[in-house]
Amino acid sequence: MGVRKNQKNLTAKEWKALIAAINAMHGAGASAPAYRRFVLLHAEAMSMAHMDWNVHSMQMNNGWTPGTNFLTWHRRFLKLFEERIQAIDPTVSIPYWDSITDRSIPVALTDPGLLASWSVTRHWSASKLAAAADLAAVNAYQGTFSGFQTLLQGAVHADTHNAVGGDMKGPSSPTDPLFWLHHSFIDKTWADWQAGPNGKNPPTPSQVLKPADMDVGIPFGVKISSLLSINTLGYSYV
Ligand SMILES: [Cu+2]
Repeated sequence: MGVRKNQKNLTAKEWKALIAAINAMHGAGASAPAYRRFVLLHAEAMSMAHMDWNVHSMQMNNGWTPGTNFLTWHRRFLKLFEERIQAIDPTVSIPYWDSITDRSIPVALTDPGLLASWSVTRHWSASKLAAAADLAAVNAYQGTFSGFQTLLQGAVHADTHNAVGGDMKGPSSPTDPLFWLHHSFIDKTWADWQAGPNGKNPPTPSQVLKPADMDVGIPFGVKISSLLSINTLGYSYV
């Protein structure tokens, strides 16, 4: 059972293991799926060519089209990334960064040498982070799954991408490892809502996510119904 911890509670040893696992996925010799493949898959999910994956809200000629699979797609994406780093080191999990409460970038992920080696750019602006009231509104939401998803995808999700800036602002946001920590928190927020009195399931449980495969022999597309329980998926948040 993988335990995803709050990043502020990670020991120096745990940070070291996480960073070593990420490093092992970088470079020309890294085995598939390499780190760059995850970045590319996310960029594909934000491209006009793959609007039918319904992953993110996209601005079309006639307004915004909601990403109806935003939460399920990213849960699948993080799980595959976590399995990949656990293949390198079974002790690691994706920590979560509650950027609404802890309003600075986790120090372990600010080393300039490390960021340069990962080709990460940032334009940090803490004042762009969402407010505690935004998160409280998400947690207390009593409406439909779709309404919840749209609300969570707004300020609480988008503002952290914008506050970190640089790579985090664009389609290649997983270039910055903060992506995983931020989306781990988004996934946790969803899981908490699911477990609470207002939780509701997505309206299309039998729909299969796209793409079918991440790479040759590495499946991605599973039924939405298989992604609704983090307990079944084998992880928890503490
Ligand atoms: Cu995304």
